Amino acid sequence: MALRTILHYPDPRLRRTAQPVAAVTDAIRALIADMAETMYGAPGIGLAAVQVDEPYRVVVIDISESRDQLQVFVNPEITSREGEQQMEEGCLSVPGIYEPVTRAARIKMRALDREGKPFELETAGLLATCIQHEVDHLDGKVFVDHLSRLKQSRIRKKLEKQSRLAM
Ligand code: GNR
Ligand code: NI
Repeated sequence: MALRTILHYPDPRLRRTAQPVAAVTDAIRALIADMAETMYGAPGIGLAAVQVDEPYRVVVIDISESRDQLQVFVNPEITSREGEQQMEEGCLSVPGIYEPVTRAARIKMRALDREGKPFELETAGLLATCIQHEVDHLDGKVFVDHLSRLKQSRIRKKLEKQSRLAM
């Protein structure tokens, strides 16, 4: 297993649309293991492969307090969205920024598990928000896209300055 570097907004690589996984191979399972290690180390509650510069439709999530309930979603598809909820979101690719985002309150989705077996899930609350946030990443979207243009430009300037200082 290996820790991967997380891309930071406004890196253009976060804008790529991720490709569907053709088959859940050992190479994909190795990527899943690296992503889990990277998410737990960060620490975060979710991570999309796009964030570690792997443009495949792979997501890991763990919203448990105990940090031992890893959920893996390969080729996730949201099949229905109902209601609205607002939650304070953060993103490992947008460090230090937390802003409320309105998303669907309840979703139905399907995906493949780490054995390549299809499953369906109906969920709400934090897990529903997190899945929508991660599927956005697979489509080249970042949570700041849901904010006002003014907030987006402030955040972009702040993170560009941070990355210049880090060089
Ligand atoms: O760690 C994370 N926390 C979080 C909080 C509210 C809504 C979504 C998230 S996901 C984020 C990790 C991340 O950047 N995933 O892409
Ligand atoms: Ni994110």
